[in-house]
Amino acid sequence: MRFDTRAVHVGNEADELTGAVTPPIYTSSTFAQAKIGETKGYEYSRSGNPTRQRLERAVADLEGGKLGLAFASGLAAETAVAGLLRSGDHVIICNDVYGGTFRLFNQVFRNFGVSFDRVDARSPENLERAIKPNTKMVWMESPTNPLMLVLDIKEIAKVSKAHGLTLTVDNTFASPCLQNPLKLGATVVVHSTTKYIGGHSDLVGGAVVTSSQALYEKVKFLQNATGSVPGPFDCYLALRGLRTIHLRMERHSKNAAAVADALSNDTARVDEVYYPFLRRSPSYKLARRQMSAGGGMMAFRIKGGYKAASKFLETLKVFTLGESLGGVESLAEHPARMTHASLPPEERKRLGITDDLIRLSVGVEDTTDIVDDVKGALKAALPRHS
Ligand code: P1T
Repeated sequence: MRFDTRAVHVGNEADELTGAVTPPIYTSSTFAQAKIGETKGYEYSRSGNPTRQRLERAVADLEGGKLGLAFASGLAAETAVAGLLRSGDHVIICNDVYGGTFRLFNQVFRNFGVSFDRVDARSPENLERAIKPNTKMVWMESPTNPLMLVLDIKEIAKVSKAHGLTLTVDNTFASPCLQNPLKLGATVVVHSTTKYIGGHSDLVGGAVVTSSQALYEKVKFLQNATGSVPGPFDCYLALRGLRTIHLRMERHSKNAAAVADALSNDTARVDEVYYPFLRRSPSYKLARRQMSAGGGMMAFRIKGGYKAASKFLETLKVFTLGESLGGVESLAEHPARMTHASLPPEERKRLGITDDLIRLSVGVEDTTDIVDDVKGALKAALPRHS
């Protein structure tokens, strides 16, 4: 079956007991045992829950992986994968990543003796050079948060494999609908299901997908041992969101492409636009190879720095000023002061997360309304530029 059919059906099979066509939400924390140790496959909801397992199956299938695990948040999923590391291990983090991911390595795992280096992996030689005898993992996003850099997953996977490193790809921005890193050679995929998988900004969740049984067992052990599981209601919502992901991603991509065009055409007010499927983007060819559409995320630099950026963000009407992304509604934010504020200022500067940078999560509203909103806010922010 193709992606769209699997999105609607996998994990959503009719309930065997009643025939209900939508998945039942099993709220039970515990499950009856006929005799000591004799169960129907479930004993306690931290270690396994039927609604959660449906979601785990669906996300794994849509990512083209064999095995999936659901978590209480994207960061809980990341924590479980990072939990595979031992004191003394080294991690390579490619380019920019979500501020919370950097914070997890910098302020949590570093305290447990896990070191890391950040590398510009747009050139694979940089990656090769950064590998140390104790390097165990490469961690990347593509497109990256917030600068929308597109990294060559296949190339990075090749280098990682040659050195026996686990390649973790955070696929949150592309979603399983537009890009499947496991098929490009990644060892493990992580998601914040809070975003495009849930799709409606009404849950916080995460997921891990892999085709390696050994890695799955280790992450599953950590999921149970640390207790970072999502509740059944949130699993249900994520499953329901997944059923329309193909429809949503199509509209997100169409709307975002239209906004990217409008921004690029306003050279008097906009310095740079970062969107993977923008023809003039240096990574356009790579993005076309790796992703089936451009997706809903983009960033741009507004002339006039912080003052113009804040005026732009306050003027928007269709877009809501807020963190997060991937919901049906359009969101806009200021990475330097919001999602990436946890990065040290010199790190932000080095990466280019400066006061003129604005990130947009383009929703599925009417294309013209969205484009008009952006154009209007640009004019309000910089009235004398034309
Ligand atoms: O928020 P949570 O579900 O824990 O997911 C963390 C996370 C992981 N990976 C990526 C690429 C992310 O973007 C996020 C969360 N990001 C935001 C809240 C944001 O606005 O960028």
